[in-house]
Amino acid sequence: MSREKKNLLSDQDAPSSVNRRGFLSHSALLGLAGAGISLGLTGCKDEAKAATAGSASGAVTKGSHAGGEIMPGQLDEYYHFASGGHSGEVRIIGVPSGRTLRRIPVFNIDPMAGWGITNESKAIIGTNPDGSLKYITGDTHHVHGSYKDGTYDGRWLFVNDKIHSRLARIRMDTMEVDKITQLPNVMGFHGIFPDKRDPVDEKTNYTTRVFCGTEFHTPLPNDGRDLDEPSKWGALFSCVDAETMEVRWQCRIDGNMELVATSYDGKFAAATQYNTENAADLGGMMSAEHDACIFLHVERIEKLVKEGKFTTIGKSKVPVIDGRRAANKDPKTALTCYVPVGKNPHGVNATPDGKYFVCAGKLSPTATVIDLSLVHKWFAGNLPKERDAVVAEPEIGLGPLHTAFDNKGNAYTSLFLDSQVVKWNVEKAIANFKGDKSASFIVDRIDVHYQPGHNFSSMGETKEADGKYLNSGNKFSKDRFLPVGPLHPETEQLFNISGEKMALISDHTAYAEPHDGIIVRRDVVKTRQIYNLDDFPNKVTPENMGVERKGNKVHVRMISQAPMFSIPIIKVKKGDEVTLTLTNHDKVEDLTHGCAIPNYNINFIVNPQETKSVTFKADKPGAYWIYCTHFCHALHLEMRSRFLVEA
Ligand SMILES: [Cu+2]
Repeated sequence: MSREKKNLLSDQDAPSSVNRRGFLSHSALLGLAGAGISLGLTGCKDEAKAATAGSASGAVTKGSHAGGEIMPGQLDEYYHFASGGHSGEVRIIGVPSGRTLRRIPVFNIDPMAGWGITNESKAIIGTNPDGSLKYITGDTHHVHGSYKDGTYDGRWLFVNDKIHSRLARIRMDTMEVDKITQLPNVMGFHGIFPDKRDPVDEKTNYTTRVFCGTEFHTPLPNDGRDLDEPSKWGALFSCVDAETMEVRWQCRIDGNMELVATSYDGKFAAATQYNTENAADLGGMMSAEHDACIFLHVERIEKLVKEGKFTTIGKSKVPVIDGRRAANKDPKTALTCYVPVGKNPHGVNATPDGKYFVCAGKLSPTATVIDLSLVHKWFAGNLPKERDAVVAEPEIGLGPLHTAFDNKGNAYTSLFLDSQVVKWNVEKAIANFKGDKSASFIVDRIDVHYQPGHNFSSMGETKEADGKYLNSGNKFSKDRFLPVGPLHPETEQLFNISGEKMALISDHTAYAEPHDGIIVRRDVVKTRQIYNLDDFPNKVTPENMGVERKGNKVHVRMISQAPMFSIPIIKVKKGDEVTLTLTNHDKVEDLTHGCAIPNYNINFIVNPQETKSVTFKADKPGAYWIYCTHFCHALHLEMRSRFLVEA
């Protein structure tokens, strides 16, 4: 912090913190008895009253290094790619500064970029026969990068849409969505994870598939049948081809899936499961003492698909394989292995050494460590029970949700009810589970503000985990920022985890609402600064520029070059269907133009050498100024053309 800034802060502005444990020590027990989440929220209200009583634990700690200060002109060390929850977007945040670098519209409409407005983006999102968008809402939860050799290759990001069961792919060179696929016959598509090696071809050491878990049971197909018979409903696990984005296959399973993880050897996709009871009400979903982490044997599933031994559901042609328990009793031929874990688990995460999956308990105060070599052993018929693959089940705190890792064998689990991150050592937890009660596995705990969901560490989902930073995505902020009305900002809190003790570096606001993210070293990301005219088959050149009429269809081909649009007057007739294609001929980095048409709901940008188009009905006679919305030049305000609609 600069000296000037420091002087502006009075004592009142000093960070404060609240010790949640006093309150939660009694409520959490009740929470475990059945209604954990709602009690956690009650805790927030009580705490708001007590929020003026500060203690030091929430104060920003100036670590010896990685203190989170990035001075003007300096660049961040990492990119944080964050899913934006029910905003439907993905965000790019600098680490450690917390600066928002970009918002990537995905399933939402964004008038800044013109996403959901241009013909090109509408075609990616999906349209009805009349050209309108099929959906205008989205709910992104998990964003993950494509892999090569067990670490990010900087090629793609994948993100889910829970509300309409879609998977989007983002090109990391332009940070724009290039494909969206809707999964058939599923609802509540939640967890995703790309594979890290090909499950079948050993030589392919990069991402070829994306695995997708489903939360909700539905009738299969969901066409009005079985409405009053939820016992007949089912959930499917889906595999999407990373290159074509087509759904390769689906596997029907028991239970509801939460998060998804993949093994570094490429052999397994896994999903934590709640409601292995297959119940349709809250009590029923929490009745069993154990739920499961389901492992899918991808190679065996794909062999059946290849041999044509599958069914299909409804109108979908996607092969469906039966992965339910009843059909998979013999481990040697089983497609799925249901490893029992603590009640209603939430996250599942792979340790960077490739040995273990760690499931977080949510309604159980434990994490469950599963040894992948033992899962292999079970599938080979050499392990008596699925549960024998569990090598540790440490008690770590209340409401465990997600686990991140450093490069020293430590795990960092978010505790929703305790409002903490707990740091624990995986090998020590395993030793303790084996009987060495002197092995003390808890290393550190730190309060977060407040109620964390996901946490993730720098490069922590890769074999290059470096143990520098941990981000906690928190659901509540209350007293952390200036009040801005009933809707509070959420918080992303950044911790320096390079030492034995975790140290809070900074709080960043987040627009609702922070979900999962990844923190990627900056050298992995290689972006383009300018497009190539030839990237766009519909590019406008001086040769094809102009207005072309075919019946009542008018095609306007226009060029933008600061400070002018190439056609000063465009005249059409009421009732014409107008397509406006705009190519930005400026080649200078950062010289983006906008194109807005008042009263016609047209608003989009064209980056240097980029082409976009819009199609609309000229149904309102009058004169309309097409103007540039994106500041481009000293004569930016003068950059406009007359769009005239004759009555
Ligand atoms: Cu301009």
